[in-house]
Amino acid sequence: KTGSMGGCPMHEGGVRALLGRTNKDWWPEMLATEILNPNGPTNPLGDDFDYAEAFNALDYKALKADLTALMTDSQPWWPADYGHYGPFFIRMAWHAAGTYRTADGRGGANSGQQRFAPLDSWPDNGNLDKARRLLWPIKQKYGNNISWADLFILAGNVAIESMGGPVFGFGGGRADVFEPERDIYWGSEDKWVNEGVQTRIDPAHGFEQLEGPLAAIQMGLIYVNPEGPGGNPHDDEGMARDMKETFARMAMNDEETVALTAGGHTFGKAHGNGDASTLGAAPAGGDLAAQGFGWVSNQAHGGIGEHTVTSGIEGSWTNVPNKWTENYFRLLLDYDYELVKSPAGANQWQPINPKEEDMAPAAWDPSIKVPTMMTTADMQLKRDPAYRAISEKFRHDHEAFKDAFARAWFKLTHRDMGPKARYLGPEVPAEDLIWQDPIPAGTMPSDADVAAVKKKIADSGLTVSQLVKTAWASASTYRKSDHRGGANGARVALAPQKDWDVNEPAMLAKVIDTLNGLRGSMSLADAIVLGGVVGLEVAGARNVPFTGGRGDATAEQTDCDSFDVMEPQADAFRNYLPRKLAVKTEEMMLDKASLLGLSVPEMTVLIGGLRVLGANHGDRGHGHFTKRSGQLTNDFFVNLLDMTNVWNAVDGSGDEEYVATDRKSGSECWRATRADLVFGSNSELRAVSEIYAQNGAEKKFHDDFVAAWTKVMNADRFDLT
Ligand code: HEB
Repeated sequence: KTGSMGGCPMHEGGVRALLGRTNKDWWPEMLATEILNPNGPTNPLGDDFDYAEAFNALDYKALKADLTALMTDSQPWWPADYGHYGPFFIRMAWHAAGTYRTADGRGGANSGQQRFAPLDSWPDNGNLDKARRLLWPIKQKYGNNISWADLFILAGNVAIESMGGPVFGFGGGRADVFEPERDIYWGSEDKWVNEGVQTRIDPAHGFEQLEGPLAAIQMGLIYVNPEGPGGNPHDDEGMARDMKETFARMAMNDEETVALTAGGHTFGKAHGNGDASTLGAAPAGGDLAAQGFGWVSNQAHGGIGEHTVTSGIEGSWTNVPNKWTENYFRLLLDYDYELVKSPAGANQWQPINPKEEDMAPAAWDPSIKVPTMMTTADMQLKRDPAYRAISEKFRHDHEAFKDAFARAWFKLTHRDMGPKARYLGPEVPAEDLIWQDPIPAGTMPSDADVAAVKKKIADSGLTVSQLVKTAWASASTYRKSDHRGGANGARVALAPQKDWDVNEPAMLAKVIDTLNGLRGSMSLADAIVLGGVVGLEVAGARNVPFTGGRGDATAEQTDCDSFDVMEPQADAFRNYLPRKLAVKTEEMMLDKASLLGLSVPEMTVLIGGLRVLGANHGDRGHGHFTKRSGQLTNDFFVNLLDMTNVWNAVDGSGDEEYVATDRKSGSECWRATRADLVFGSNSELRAVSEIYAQNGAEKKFHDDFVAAWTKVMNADRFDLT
């Protein structure tokens, strides 16, 4: 199964840490600005800054006109190839968006991460620091009205348009963050792609598939190695395999992959006309005087223009690299190619005996003619049978190619923005797209309806545990990384979610049937959340807020494959762990809490409360530290911290199961999992648990639990703001 955490062979070192290799490991000297931000990233614009409001006040037309003018305004410090920066900005936008991966929804363009390490210094992002710096005068002019994150993607769109290419639309709304995201796993290797041959799919070394949730084949790449797996240009099968696997993890099928790659490489060139060994450090390791520029050449000519070295591959794919044309497929399919070396020593493919008119202008002097080229990756669009069929189709049906490219580009650049309700601006396409997980608008139920349905739920015979678990199953699919999932749409009642083991399908079906029978005109999505409210109230909670107005999605509006990857492999909130994973159970808990957007106290209070409500998967008794089952009490924390118990791992449980016995009598008192005991063993989680276990903490526990619960229930209500 692709995309699942832990469903992979373990790399050397056994259990891996959630964060793998971090910026501090790569650049030990990096300034530790985070000591000033102990509570997470701070935003210099202030907590009240509303990006949507700022964007809506933007002079969008003027911005686009300025971007169009920038495309051909060549600067001496980084001259434009062919007098047009368009291709460069397309690569920048593609690399900003292309880090997205379906397994955890992280990566992607939506927070402007390309400005920060490690991404700003990934070998594959070579020289994109110059592209961002070219944009600075425009960013400076429009200020807070356009985020860097939006600007990267809009610049890519304007680039395509200004070279005559097709675009499908643009949605703004990507708010910037101001420090590297701390929650993303980029891999555990300690070498970059160009420093060794570790590749993440390597049948010879037993790695049959990428380690979840990664989507790139080596450390520091957006996707694949253009020269071939591990740099080997003769491994066609491996190259096509790597492309299919990595693009699938970016949510792209074969047709989208062919359209994107061919459309992208219709424009621009690769840079390898020089000696890569003369290049300086990447931005994060550069000296102060370089002011954030990386890969600075120490050659007299500065390594710019004609002498630029980026990937090391040299040349353009087509004979007209600054215009949208039909030439990519024509040249790829009509010529035979031979393996050659670029001046920088990279492997690349060159057409044999090209016609004069199929030669390209030199990027720095149109009077000079140079051969075009293809990378080993491009060659698979011809050599892999499945890709080839698509290439042939697109070659003969240019309109189909244009449409496929425009749609795939739109998806690439918007996939991580979540529901369409989050898109801003005048160029948002009217058409609904299946990958946006469309949800029909709901209607706000009247107070009388809410009261009537509540009463019926309370009288239905459904238990606190069933109601709480079902509401949790529905809402907790939300992930802040790409804003997918959540209770809106009631997709928990549709395939594939209704059949997920974590959701206890038989129990879930019973609850859904019962709610369907009593909800009247209220949406099922609302009834599920309202069921949770009733469950909490029966358990003794007071003043649990409820905001209705959710809609119900249909099976036709639900792409099962794209939801399959969201199936939890573990859910500490329901004490669910069907099999031991390569990552520690408590790290999976943190990962889930992070995707839900929870703080440490919110995670802690939710888990403690859910345990005593009986929300465990399959009603297992672990962590159910209470004699008052089904009541919302702080018993979990009181009993966890009680020194009359002593804990021991259960033999044969792989340290996943523990038993508490009374120190004096030796009799068994409780059972627990790692996701329970970590709240007593980890000093920071223990400190928070103590707050909830204190004498007189009942009210704080109650209020904090209800607030955290409500936050999860409403996490996806973009329709409300
Ligand atoms: Fe690309 C460029 C590879 C996909 C767009 N690319 C490039 C280069 C390389 C590559 C190597 C060169 C760099 C330098 O500068 O040196 N790609 C690649 C691969 C892949 C890709 C391997 C996968 C298969 N692309 C892609 C896509 C897109 C693109 C998807 C979009 C859509 N690219 C691009 C562009 C360019 C490039 C536009 C050019 C840039 C300039 O000109 O600067």
